[in-house]
Amino acid sequence: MSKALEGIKILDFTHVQSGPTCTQLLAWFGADVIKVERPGVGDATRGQLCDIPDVDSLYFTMLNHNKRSIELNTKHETGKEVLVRLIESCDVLVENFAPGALDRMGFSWEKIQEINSQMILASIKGFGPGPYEDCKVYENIAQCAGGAASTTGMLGDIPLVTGAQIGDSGTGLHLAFGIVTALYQRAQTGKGQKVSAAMQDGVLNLCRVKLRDQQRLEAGPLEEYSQFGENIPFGEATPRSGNDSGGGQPGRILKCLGWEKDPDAYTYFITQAAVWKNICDIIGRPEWKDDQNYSTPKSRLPKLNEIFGAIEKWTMSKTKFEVMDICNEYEIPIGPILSFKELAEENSLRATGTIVEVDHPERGKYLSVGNPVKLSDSPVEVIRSPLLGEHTNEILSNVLSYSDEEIKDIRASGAVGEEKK
Ligand code: CAO
Repeated sequence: MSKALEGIKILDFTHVQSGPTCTQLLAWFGADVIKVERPGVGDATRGQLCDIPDVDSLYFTMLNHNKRSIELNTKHETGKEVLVRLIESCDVLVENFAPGALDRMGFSWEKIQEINSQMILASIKGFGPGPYEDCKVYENIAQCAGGAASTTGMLGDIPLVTGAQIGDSGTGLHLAFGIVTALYQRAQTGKGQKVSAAMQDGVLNLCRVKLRDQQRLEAGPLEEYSQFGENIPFGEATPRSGNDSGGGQPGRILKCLGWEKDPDAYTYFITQAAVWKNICDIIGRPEWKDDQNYSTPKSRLPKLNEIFGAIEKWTMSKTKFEVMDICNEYEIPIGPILSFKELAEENSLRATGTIVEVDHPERGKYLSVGNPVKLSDSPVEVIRSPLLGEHTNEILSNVLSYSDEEIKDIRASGAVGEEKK
């Protein structure tokens, strides 16, 4: 069976997390991703957070599946000649260098267009044009600058960053969408274009509902926030909302059986209006069903602490999985807090390829997250990440059509590093 992006060649200048997330997705959909790495050095993450000495880290392997690696010094004269050939042969150049690095290398957007007018240049930067456009940015900086941190955490406590990598992986996803869209447009116009995704913009996009609340705040207090029911006045900006549900249906994280010893024995519980009567029945408070002090969503808002206290008394008598099973029967929206141990062992995630076991020649078997997006006509096989420069010869010869003699000369120039044994 063919793959959705078969025939598309990606010149992958990405490193760390944001850019590699994007090109890994494109590779899973069938694009040929050629990762360009500095000779002898490679993507810095190969050697970061290592669990096994002198072996590519999980940080690297889990973000660079299904790619080929070429070592190439793009600041070397011969290296630049090879890079020109790569630009001529590829459809998309993806990069997440610090601002201006590609220009400093001598490959401005104008130069790239001169070499290949069909080329799509896709870039991730920390910020878009403006006062911070020259800044280097990492995940947590983007979370802070994009509005996520100021709205995450408990009211009255410090801002918090989240474990979900919304700045890096989130922006990688945005960029992948932009690339596929530009490829579609190129099919009609025959022209390439620049695709830019700023991490601040990506985080802001994912925090869209918080800008909604900022504007609602001007019209009065946000009644679905717990602080409303607790008579705590609102300030000028969207506040941190703890574990409140953002959708207007009150929700909280509640303790389950075993919470004293297990840090993940909790459940998320939503008191959705449509199933209020079911909730009253299962927690043993049937009298709340028709009591006008509890029966409408508005009447419940000032009593959320009392209501969730009663629900928690019930959830604490059951495991989070028992709570899930019982509530599902009554159509009550619920979600156990799953640990990474539980996720890694979950058979259904293995069956769908969302959690995959991959074999690596130097580190052996490890677990990774596979492609979370499934296409019925474009199957995904997760292939281990490349060793540094593993495909240098193959790319010089098969993709760029250099002869054996020419490859010898390129090697001798020092532009592509040492030949691997
Ligand atoms: N051959 C020769 N030189 C190369 C090369 C190659 N194959 N690959 C990279 N280089 C050079 C670059 O040209 C750059 O040189 P200059 O400083 O002379 O321009 C240099 O290596 C360092 O690149 P960099 O500035 O991108 O890397 P850094 O470690 O200094 O910064 C980061 C890392 C992530 C902060 C920065 O790249 C950045 O802000 N990127 C955009 C935002 C982003 O993606 N952040 C998320 C990262 S994941 O948390």
